[in-house]
Amino acid sequence: MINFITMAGIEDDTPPTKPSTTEEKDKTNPPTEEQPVEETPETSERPSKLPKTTTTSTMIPSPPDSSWPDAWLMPPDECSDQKAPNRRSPNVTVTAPQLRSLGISYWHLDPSSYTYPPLAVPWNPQDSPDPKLSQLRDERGYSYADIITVHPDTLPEYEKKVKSFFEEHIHDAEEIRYILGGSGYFDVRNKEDEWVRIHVKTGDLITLPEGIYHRFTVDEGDSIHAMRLFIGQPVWTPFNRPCDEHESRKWYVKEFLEEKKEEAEG
Ligand code: KMT
Ligand code: NI
Repeated sequence: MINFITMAGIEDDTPPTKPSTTEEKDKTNPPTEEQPVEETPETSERPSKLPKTTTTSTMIPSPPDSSWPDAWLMPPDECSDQKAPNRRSPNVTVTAPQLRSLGISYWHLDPSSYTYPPLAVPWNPQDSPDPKLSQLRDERGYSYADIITVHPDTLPEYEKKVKSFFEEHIHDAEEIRYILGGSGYFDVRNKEDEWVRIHVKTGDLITLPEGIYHRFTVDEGDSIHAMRLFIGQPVWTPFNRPCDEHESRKWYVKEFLEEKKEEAEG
């Protein structure tokens, strides 16, 4: 049986204090003890480990807008089936420029040409067999990776975990996911605080900025094989909404919501 204990960090609801160890994740640790972090000063400033800029350009071009993942607005009411597409009627498409304006980046790679294990926690990103992945790793500074599979046959307490991924939260770092197989939905809040559903599939590499309210669910296929990448030592701690006073949230609002909104209003 594959041990998935180490991928459960997402549902860790411990307070936002950081463990002192900087060692890599230990497969035997429970989720609450698996979050090695860098030292972060306790100040009102944004911690120094956070991204220095919001620039998303790399030598690897982001695909044309027409090749970005399908995205749409969800209905305003809470959805009863999180795995269903939950489109509005009529459907309201969310475009690549709109996703970019929320701080989301996207690349497309071809995992089918390479072999990736179903589970590797951690997985050394220096072992990348794909030159495109290696280039993104180097350009973006991805120093940590692991590989997980969310599937009912391999993930103990599958439905419970799937529910917990769906809690609305932020992180104090960028969320970076490379989809090696299967599919799922990342939901992010837009400038109007509506849910935007992004359908990620095999080959998609998507980043959600620090501080964005978001959640994840598998779709009706009930299976996703994903690489989780991280800049620095991984910290998966979710800060559940409401956390508007969190430094990362305040940074996100200033960077992507307030200023951009003023610009749009002229
Ligand atoms: C997340 O961010 O909720 C997860 O890591 C879930 C599996 S990865 C697609
Ligand atoms: Ni998250």
